Amino acid sequence: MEKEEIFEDLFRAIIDLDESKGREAANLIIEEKLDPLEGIGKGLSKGMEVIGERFEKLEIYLPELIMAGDVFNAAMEILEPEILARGKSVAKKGTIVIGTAKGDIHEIGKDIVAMLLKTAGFEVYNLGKDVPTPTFLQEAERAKADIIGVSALLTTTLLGQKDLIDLLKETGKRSRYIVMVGGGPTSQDWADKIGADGHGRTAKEAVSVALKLISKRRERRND
Ligand code: B12
Repeated sequence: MEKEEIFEDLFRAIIDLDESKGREAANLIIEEKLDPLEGIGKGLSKGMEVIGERFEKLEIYLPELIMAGDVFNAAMEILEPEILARGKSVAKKGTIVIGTAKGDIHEIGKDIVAMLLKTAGFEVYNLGKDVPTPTFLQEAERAKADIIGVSALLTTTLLGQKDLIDLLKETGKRSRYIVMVGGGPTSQDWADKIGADGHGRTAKEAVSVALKLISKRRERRND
């Protein structure tokens, strides 16, 4: 089977809400030694975009959204060990705590960011979803983190990202942590507006921004 056909099958599995097809295509990616990240980008994430558009147009409803998430997670269970194995021998780059903002239960994208950061050499503390603002700070203190990452997929939970920055300022800890934000309704403009240090549109971008911010901070400390 051609590589593009396998990615197309992953995409179809999401939009057809077909978990066994998703598992089958994910297994083929492993068997054929294809790049699992390419499979996520060209298959799974692309499928989720279409699902989101259909939901918005009221062509599908919440149960289908939930099923699409299940197909995504089933395929990821197969791809994740391979992704982590490929990134094994990387030197430690820093520590990050990451979670989804209070009131928001979307976590597929945040989990991909967490996984890619791991493969890039970060120690990652994944706080999960619906995380209260003070918990981000508590866990960052406990982990002696360099970066705090906040994901938000709902326009109503975006403010959780700003709340964290406000809390860091109030507690005199703003300069202690690098803050990164991401998720559908976020943008570089939004990050600038609330005073976040970095924004990532995709998990790949999240990793390159995190690496850049960490090395900038180290350079500054060595000045
Ligand atoms: C799957 C899904 C769900 C699943 C989530 C399952 C799960 N375990 O995560 C379920 C069914 C639970 C769900 C529920 C709801 N959903 Co929903 N959901 C989606 C959907 C279809 C896909 C999201 C997804 O997983 N995308 C795939 C991943 C890979 O992409 P991503 O999340 O964008 O993440 C990437 C980047 O954003 C970035 N990133 C993400 N986080 C971070 C963090 C940092 C720090 C950085 C740097 C980068 C970064 O990197 C990721 C990987 O590349 C979207 C549509 C869409 N287009 O986003 C709607 C969507 C987000 N949902 C929506 C809505 C309205 C809801 C509900 C309110 C529906 C309802 N009536 O109940 C509830 C909300 C419940 C709640 N309190 O949170 C709307 C939000 C509209 C808005 N702007 O406010 C969307 C946009 C659908 C739509 N078009 O209307 N949903």
